Parts: sequence; C-alpha cells; structure tokens
Amino acid sequence: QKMGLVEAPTVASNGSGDAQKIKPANERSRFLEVYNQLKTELLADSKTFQFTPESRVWVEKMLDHTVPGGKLNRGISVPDSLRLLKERELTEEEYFLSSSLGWCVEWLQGYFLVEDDIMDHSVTRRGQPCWYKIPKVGMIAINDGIVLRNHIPQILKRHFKGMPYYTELLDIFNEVEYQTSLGQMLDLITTPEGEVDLSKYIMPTYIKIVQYKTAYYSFYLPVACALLMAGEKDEAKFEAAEKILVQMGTYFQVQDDYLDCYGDPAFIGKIGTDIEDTKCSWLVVQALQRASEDQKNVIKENYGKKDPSKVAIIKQLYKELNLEKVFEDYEQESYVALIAAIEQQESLPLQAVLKAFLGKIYKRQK
Ligand code: GPP
Ligand code: MG
Ligand code: MG
Ligand code: MG
Repeated sequence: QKMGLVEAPTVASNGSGDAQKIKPANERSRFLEVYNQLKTELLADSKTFQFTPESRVWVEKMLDHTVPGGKLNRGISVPDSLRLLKERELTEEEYFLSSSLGWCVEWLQGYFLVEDDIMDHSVTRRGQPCWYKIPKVGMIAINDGIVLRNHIPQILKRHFKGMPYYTELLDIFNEVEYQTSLGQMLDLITTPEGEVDLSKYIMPTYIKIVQYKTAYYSFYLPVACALLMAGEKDEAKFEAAEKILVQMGTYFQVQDDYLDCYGDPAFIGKIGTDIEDTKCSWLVVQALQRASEDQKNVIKENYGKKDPSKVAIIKQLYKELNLEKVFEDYEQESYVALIAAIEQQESLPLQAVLKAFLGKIYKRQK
C-alpha cells in the first residue's frame, strides 16, 4: 500500500445478505484507482500548488475524508451505464474516462455533503465525524467545499477538453448544481430554525424539495454523463431518462428520510437529525396526513426540538401511525411503477441502464 493512497475496502458483504447490492471488491478498487490518479493530478498542478507543502497536505487530507468514503453508487453508475449503453465491455480508455466522470459526480456529492452537514448540524457521515467536525477544520470546511466544487471543471478540462461533448458536460454539471442549490434552498426555507408551521408539510412541497435537492444530481447526472459519452444526441432520450430518474431519485430520498429515523446509525454511517431540524421529511408529511387533531398537537409541541425526550415522543407517534408499514407499501408501489415506466422505454440498452440503477437502491438498508 503506497502512502497517501486510499485503500479499497475488501468487505464482501453488507451484512444484509442482499447479494444484489454488494459491489465486488475489485470493482470498487478499480474505480478507486481512478480516484488516486485524479487526486495525484490535482495535487501536482503547478498553478495551484506554488503554495506551501502544508496546503498540499491539507487538500489531500480533505479529499480523502470527503470524496471516496461513500457507497460510490452514483460514481460507479457512469461506467456501468456506459457499458450497458454500448452493449460490450469498455476499453481501458473508455473505463478511465467514464470513471472520471463518475468521480466528478462523487466530487460534487462530497462538496454538497460538506456544506449540507454544516447546515443540518450533523455530527457523523459515512461512519466518521463530518468534515467540519474535525479538529482544526471547523468553518474552513465552507471553503473546502468550494475547493471541491472547483476541482470538477479542472478534471473536466484536463481529460475532456476537445471532446465533442465537452460543452454539454460543463453545461450539465452547472445546470444540475443549480437545481440542487434550489432544492437545498427550498429544504431550508421550509424549515426555519425554531419555527414549526405544520401547514407547510404537504406532499407537493415535499416532492419539489427532494426532486431538486437529490434526484437530479444523484440519478439524472450519472446517466446523462454516460449518454453523452455514448454519443447520444437525441434530446428526447435525455428527457425520457430524466423523467424516470427523477422519479427514482424521489423514491431514493424517501428511503433516506425513512433511514434517518429507522436506520441503524452504526450501519448507515450517520446519525439522523431530521426531527430535531424540523425537516419536511416524508415521515412527518405522512404522519400529518393520518394524525387526529390531538396527534397534530403532539407533533406541533414536540417536532423540531433538540430535547431527546421530545424526539422520542415523535418516534412513538410514528409507531402508532404505523409509518413503517406505510413505507413498506410505498416502497413496493414505487418499485412496480418504476419498472412499468422503464419498460415503456423504446431503447433496450436504456432500459437496462435504468433497471441496473434501480436494482442498486431497491430495499437498500444504507
Ligand atoms: C441531501 O439531503 C441533500 C444534499 C446533499 C444537497 C445539498 C445541496 C447543497 C447545495 C449544499 P439530506 O440533508 O437529507 O441528506 P443527509 O441525510 O445525507 O444529510
Ligand atoms: Mg440537508
Ligand atoms: Mg443533511
Ligand atoms: Mg436525510
């Protein structure tokens, strides 16, 4: 193991016994090799690192903490999708380039999470302290997020300038970042600190928040990258894929909201804060749809408070309203609806791409 390289975990099982969601360790480590190369190039950039050795060390530590430690579903979906679109194995070059785009998606995600954890007062992420919680980091994390974000066009310039789809790539990353920031804004202004306005927690608002804050960057972006690399020019194909991927991303964020309350922090790698943060979570929207007047008052009195006993009262109410079952039904219905929508697609390779992505998240435990 060379110093400074991120080690690929050799874990062969996620403990849930669900083979579908287990990534072979070699797939992960092959993908991580691309990360190490991209990182090395960024750190060697003479323009940027005429600074001090200290700044190089800082960036490397920051990257290793914030970029590669997640499930990597979004990133690996780019080479996976390209392989399915081409209906053959990728060449070394195709694998490297599509994986680089996958890493750009992971870099974007790293940036979003660094900022999101500050905004959400989160404590842990991916089984470690959030970046801003690391000693000597604190609010420097805000700028580190901006550095991460600006690494993306650097990577794209180094490896894609001159490609026929270079402009489209830059455009799509910009567009998706804009959409995500609007979703995050909606998420935040729907829940001003210290204020509980239950009338705002309705399904149409919820759907808009999650489509914008999660679905575009997590689902549409990786597949759009693969379509661009495959030379796809038909606007209608992008639109058809977008429609389904936004629907899939909505389902994914509902799972995220569910796991925030019901997931095992040791397994999902983060401690939920949605109840304390007064979030417009899928669970509270469902609870309000089913609550009696008395139960609504319980929510009003206890939602959005740091006090653990108030959080426990909300969780108890969710139990009484049987939200675990409501979620189970939703999960089943979403899956059936998504498969039906996918099978309406004319292109079989695109169907395969969408089914593969859905397979990665269906019934996920983390
Ligand atoms: C995740 O929502 C949303 C994002 C990561 C988008 C952040 C966008 C920015 C422009 C910063 P979440 O807060 O529910 O995620 P988690 O549960 O992982 O904290
Ligand atoms: Mg958030
Ligand atoms: Mg958050
Ligand atoms: Mg969440």
